[in-house]
Amino acid sequence: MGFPKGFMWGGATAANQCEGGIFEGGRGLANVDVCPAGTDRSAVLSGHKKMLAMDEEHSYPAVCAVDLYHHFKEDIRLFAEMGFLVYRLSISWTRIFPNGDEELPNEEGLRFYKELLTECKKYGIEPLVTICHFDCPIGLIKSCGGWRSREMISHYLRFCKVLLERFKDDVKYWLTFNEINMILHAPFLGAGLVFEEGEAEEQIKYQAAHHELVASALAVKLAHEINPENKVGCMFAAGSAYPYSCRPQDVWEALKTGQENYFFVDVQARGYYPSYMEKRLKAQGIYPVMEPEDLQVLQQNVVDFISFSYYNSRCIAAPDSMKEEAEGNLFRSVKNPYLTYSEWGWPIDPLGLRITLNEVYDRYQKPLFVVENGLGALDQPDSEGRIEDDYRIDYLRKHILAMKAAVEEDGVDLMGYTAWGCIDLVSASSGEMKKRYGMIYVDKQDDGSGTYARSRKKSFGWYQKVIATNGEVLD
Ligand code: BGP
Repeated sequence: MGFPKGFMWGGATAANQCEGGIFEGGRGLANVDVCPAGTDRSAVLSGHKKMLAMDEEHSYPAVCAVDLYHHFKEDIRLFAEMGFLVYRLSISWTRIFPNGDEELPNEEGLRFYKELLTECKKYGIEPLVTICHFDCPIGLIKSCGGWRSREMISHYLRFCKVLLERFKDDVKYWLTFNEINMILHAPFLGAGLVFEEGEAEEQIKYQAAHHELVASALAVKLAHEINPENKVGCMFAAGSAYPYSCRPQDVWEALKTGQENYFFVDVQARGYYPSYMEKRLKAQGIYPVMEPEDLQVLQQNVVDFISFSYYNSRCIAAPDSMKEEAEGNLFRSVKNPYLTYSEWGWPIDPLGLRITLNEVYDRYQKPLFVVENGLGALDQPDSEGRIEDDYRIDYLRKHILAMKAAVEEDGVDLMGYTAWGCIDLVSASSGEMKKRYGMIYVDKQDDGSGTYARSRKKSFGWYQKVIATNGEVLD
């Protein structure tokens, strides 16, 4: 019993949060590069402060990030030492298509990923590739407004085609978009959307979401055509929405919040717009404009598996009983009095992972993959430079136990687990370096200082044991 044989243990990163080297190898500029650190970050992420280039006043953590661009051999060697069976990485769109609309790809960018994938192969690490982890080329934001335009579908598919063909022998597991539902909460980050004063934001967001959903379905089609062995997943930011109380109004609000999230997966995994969303969008007059073939495309190209990030559950109250707000993965929710909170105010709820796994599996009956989970925390090296991150071990252990229970006792079909930010990287929401998730420490600080040296935290050895025993030894 326990985790099935072949369960895929590993770690996850995103190009824009770890690579750096954004002006190298012929790479172009993307939305993810121009999200500054500091107080303006959230307005930029939400599309309310237009920033399509870098300025002198701000600092941009993606420029160097943790320099995986130059350290990938060392990093993959460390992943292998930990025993990774899978490494989830993303491909920077603008390394391949610097402006987004070129006919031909940038060979230097392809070479970089080929080398990286070869390195994975050398150690028998299976790559799980996120085609788009929040990237949107600035060139396309300028020319067509990002995903608000249908034109994005063809640019995205050209990008997919190149990856699927060139890496046909290297990659079998693909994710079309990272946290596709993030478009509703951080639309510049999720879809390159910038809003002008007075624009109908909800309408634009759902129109852009529709374009991404069609693009995702067409990518599934392409992936299956190019290699019938390919397994393609969707990816959403999960975390069940709990009602704040048993007051029916709270329960209703929680249900609606859950639907808003599941809408994306409903389309990607079931193949059609769920009735609750169709009705809601039509009633608000914001049902997306569609081409006649869209519904068929969605229906015929559902994903093979469902992946998600899980950091926390959410607690939802009716607007007339609004309670104290809590933080958490760019979603708003109220404070759950039964939970403890991370240093960044994110709730810690391991049982919530079991609840989410059950909820998602009940709903879709497709294999699941937890592709992000972890604790963002401050790590203080001791006098000998060691990091005793027992708090991280404790977080991961409890979540792995919850996963184990979901598999063993509830019968959830789970393919694998990739811990988020297995190597320290830049935080997506805050742009900070000091919010660390890794089992590998990177000497890089928020003021830009640091040697980029890598070192093993206590959690490194712990996770190594977890993987070696297929999740049996967790102490
Ligand atoms: C998810 C993203 C990741 C990652 C993670 C942790 O939303 O897919 O890119 O960053 O959250 O969040 P943060 O970095 O904000 O702590």
